[in-house]
Amino acid sequence: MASTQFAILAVFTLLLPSIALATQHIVGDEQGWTTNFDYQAWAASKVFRVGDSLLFKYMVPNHNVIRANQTEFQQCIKSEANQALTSGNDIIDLKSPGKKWYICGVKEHSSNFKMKLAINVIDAWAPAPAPTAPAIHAPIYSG
Ligand SMILES: *[C@@H]1O[C@H](CO)[C@@H](O)[C@H](O)[C@H]1NC(C)=O
Ligand SMILES: [Cu+2]
Repeated sequence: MASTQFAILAVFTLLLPSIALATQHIVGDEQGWTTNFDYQAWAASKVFRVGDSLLFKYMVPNHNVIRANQTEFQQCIKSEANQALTSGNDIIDLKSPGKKWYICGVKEHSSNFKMKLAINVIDAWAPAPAPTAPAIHAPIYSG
């Protein structure tokens, strides 16, 4: 029956964009994972959701990826160095909401060459956070 088919089609059309939205974020875009790139600015321009993934691309063995906590991130402590990701095409699935921290464990790349990334992962269906630019407070007139 045509109306049933239409209803099914309509439901799929509504659902499809949400299903397709899981994003693989190439860290640093064309620059990849490298020294002297502003990953803070890069992360600020993105929205990271549960279900998305990060792809760290770099030349082996020039860099690696270490998952860090906040202290390790701030102080560039390589405490998980034995678990460093080293493939040059490292994919990290973002499975839970919250802050995530990553540093490069090679030499002083994290402390001296800005190879550190902090992101905030939000729920898959959460509305995108408001941009960080200051809000414009327009006057409201009545009458
Ligand atoms: C970070 O991990 C280290 C162990 O590597 C631990 O001693 C420290 O308490 C942790 N810091 C936070 C903020 O979780
Ligand atoms: Cu590095």
